[in-house]
Amino acid sequence: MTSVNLHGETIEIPDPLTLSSGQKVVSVQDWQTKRRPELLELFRANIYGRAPVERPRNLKFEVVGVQKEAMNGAATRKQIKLSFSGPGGQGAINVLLFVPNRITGAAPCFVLINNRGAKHTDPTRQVQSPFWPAEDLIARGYAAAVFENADLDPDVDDGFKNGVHGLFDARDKPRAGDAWGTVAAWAWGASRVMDYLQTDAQIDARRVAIVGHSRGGKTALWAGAQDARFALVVANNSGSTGAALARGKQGEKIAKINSGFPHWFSANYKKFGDKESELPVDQHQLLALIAPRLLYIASATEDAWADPEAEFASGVAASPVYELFGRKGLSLNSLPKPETPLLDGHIGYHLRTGKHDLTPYDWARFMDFADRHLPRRL
Ligand code: GTR
Repeated sequence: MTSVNLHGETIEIPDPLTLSSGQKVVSVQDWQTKRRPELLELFRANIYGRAPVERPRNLKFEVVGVQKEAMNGAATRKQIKLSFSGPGGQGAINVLLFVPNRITGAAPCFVLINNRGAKHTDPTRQVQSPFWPAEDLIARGYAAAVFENADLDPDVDDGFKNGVHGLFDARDKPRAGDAWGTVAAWAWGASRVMDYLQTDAQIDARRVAIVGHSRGGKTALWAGAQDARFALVVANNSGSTGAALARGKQGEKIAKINSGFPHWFSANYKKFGDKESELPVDQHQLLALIAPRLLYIASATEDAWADPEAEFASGVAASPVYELFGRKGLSLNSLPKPETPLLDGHIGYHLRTGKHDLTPYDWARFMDFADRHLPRRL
């Protein structure tokens, strides 16, 4: 165990740098070959559940529309249909992508997991939602991609009949305690979008950020923890079972999230309601799985349900793993004041004044962080 300060108390949490056997992790090699696989397995088995497939062999990409003069000529709009099938039928993810026209060569890209519906992602740009300020991304030289989480799985407790669970899950057996939940299904979709981006010559696949807000933030973290192709992971207001530590957390706790959203996580996670201290992991270890890649955590002052202090403390507790790689994690150990972003370390952080939301202010800080740390590789 190790400890961290949270809400004025010292909280005992599992040590990211000690194997379950008790052996210490002393090298990057120990981390990569022993501890990282062990932690991934613990998160799969106890929290998010296990996806039955990775990239389906029949995954297909079809560019269904290209408009070269979108956003008054600033961007090229591409609409791509990713399709696949499993024993339960056909599925598809519709990706909307804007690429800056002024960039020569491949552009870095921010991918949003949209959990708030298509009204925020108007391809015509007649409606420009502050939740996805694609024009701002283009102006700063980033491609902007988005997909709807509902393409993977509707956000309802439907007994895992719909979405990719219905396509890929075995039907003849009872559902396992570690079968994938809805957040894992959305994260699986993020990796399929990455599969596509790697084939698009206009995108620099080595400079792709995955971004999510709230339930989408939990998803971005689980996608980024598993899939090392994401160079930057951004978790905005991700709260419980996202960036925030479970132990010592205020606001939404494990029992509450499982009763409110029984479909988000594995059945095994239900065992830990009001028993946070029995979890073999905590969320700082999820953050650590992203090391040494870039991570950005964002909180909002009026988001007590997510618990900004628990989100920040988790970043503090993940930092020793970044240090093992010779990188700085968070650049400060105590919660910064609002509108004082921490951009120096490989874990970025800001606290924004206001409500639970994803806003142009948040996006601007994510881009500041990427400008600083995501080097242009020619
Ligand atoms: C809340 C839920 C949070 C968060 C949020 C959201 O109701 O309790 O964990 O995910 O929804 O996605 O906006």
